[in-house]
Amino acid sequence: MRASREDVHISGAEGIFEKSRIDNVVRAYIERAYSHSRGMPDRVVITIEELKESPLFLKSLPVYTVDTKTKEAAWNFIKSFLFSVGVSMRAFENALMVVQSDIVMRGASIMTFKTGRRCEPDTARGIRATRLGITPQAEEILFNAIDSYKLNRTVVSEAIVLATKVAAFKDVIAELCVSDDPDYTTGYVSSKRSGYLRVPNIKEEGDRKGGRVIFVSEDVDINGLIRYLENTPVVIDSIGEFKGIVSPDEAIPGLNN
Ligand code: PML
Repeated sequence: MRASREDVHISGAEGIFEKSRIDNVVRAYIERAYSHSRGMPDRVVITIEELKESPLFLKSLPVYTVDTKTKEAAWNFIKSFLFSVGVSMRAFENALMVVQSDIVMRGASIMTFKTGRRCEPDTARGIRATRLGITPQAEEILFNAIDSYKLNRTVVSEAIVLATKVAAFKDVIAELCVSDDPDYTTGYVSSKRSGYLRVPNIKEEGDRKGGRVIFVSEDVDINGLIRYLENTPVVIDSIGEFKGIVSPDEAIPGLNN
């Protein structure tokens, strides 16, 4: 589902579902499109496609919530985390420009982790990871874990599924996400090694800016990555650990553990 107003992105959602669920899913997507806090769309596009390929099955990344009580603490943590995986100052600053831009992209920016070069062919649109889903059994386990921390089922589960798909590609170093929803102030950083690190207070309430940056190796197979993100079906069929709150130092692999 893609919702926009005057060609400006408002919201989007995707999933992989059994045919018998399509009716309900489409209804839920329409409801979402018309009730998003970014505003009322004047165009909603729903596309339904049959999968031609069998999906790649993955276990979801382990989840931690980093104890960041202020925006300053959140960004200090993000900077330390990204530096710990080798992201350069230049790439970090270029990523900040993406997530703090007034123009919100529909998809993610893909950036080389050292030179900070943007690799997506269309820098206004970015690359949107699609063809991702979760089995009903795995979803139930994930929802129970999310409920036990009183979090938003839809937002958190979809973000974990997406981050798991992104992190599984060989040339991906890490991902940074700031929600573009003005009411949602928790973002995340993730990587295959660290897992999915939720970062509360990444922005102030009411801030409409946001975006995703996928940091990749300098010699990234960019066509392979775009093909994987846009076309390879990925389904989460088992759930990694869902941990509670950890200190910023505990969250960075190799720093204090
Ligand atoms: C989004 O708006 O879709 C991104 C949400 C990212 C953070 C989700 C979480 O709370 O873990």
